[in-house]
Amino acid sequence: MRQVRVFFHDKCFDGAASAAVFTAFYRAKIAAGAEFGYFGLVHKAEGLFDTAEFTGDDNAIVDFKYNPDPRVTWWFDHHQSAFLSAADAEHFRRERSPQKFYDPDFRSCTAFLAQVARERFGFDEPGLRELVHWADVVDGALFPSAAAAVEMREPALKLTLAIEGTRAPEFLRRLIPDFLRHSLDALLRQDYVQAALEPLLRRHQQMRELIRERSECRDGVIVFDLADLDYEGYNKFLPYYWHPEGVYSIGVSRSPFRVKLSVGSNPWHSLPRMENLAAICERYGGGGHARVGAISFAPSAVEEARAAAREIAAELRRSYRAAAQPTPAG
Ligand SMILES: [Mn+2]
Repeated sequence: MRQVRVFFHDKCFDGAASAAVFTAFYRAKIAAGAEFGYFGLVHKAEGLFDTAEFTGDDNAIVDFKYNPDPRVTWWFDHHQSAFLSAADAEHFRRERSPQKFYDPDFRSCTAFLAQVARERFGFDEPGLRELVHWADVVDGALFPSAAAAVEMREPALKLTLAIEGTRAPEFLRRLIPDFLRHSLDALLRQDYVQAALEPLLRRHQQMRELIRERSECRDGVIVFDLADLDYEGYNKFLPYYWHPEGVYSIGVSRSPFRVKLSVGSNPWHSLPRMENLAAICERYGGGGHARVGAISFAPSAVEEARAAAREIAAELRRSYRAAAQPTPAG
């Protein structure tokens, strides 16, 4: 029996959905009776791949970085930073493999893979369209509102919470093939999915109430402090759910390993001129993107993080007031 090993972006809806769509495509177009094994990959400083795992008759990497190992026979990715080195990028360009594909313009790897499978291999499975659609929504963060992102009424959003939050390694090995058997709604009703979801939903509700109690919004800037709790990790849209008028949010939280200062901006409410949050965080030794950044402090440096939070809040409030100021007439 032909063995296929699929290496996918772990703890990610798009990664799991890509693995499922690849499986359906491979069975339809390459080998119907193939047997599949699924292996999650995570981003870390080094040792991304254990190449000793590339033992399948085919080894596919989906929604994750390129690996030039000759045993890797299929690759699909859409990440901006898809190559670990210039040499890897050069290897990809020179090899011109008809089974390796890259396009950073796609919002999700799942949609990219589905399009390549359709256009190059004639694979079209209408039953997969729901999965492809939601991979695009989740990976592209295309939620219509903070309420949609926080209340998670859509089955795909609850599945995302389970995929990102569960610690059981066998969960995704079971879920990926099940994507091909059930609608997302029916999948959500499976016992093992409910069991994984239940503690995560409970915690989500706790965080939702906690941030309601502890956040305040003034001059377009939402501030909250969870540093007295061991509670890093919460839905990043919660501040805008409680304060839709807020443009920026600043939160201090703590885990056993660090104190984190998160500086974000509201995807549904912008000013004509937004501050670059990565640039602000870099001044304090942090970083990120223009619209969301973070700064890490040592676990003991709570007061230092709080002081930085106050300074950044004052700076963003000044910026908000200046932007909200009506232009003087004449
Ligand atoms: Mn992705």
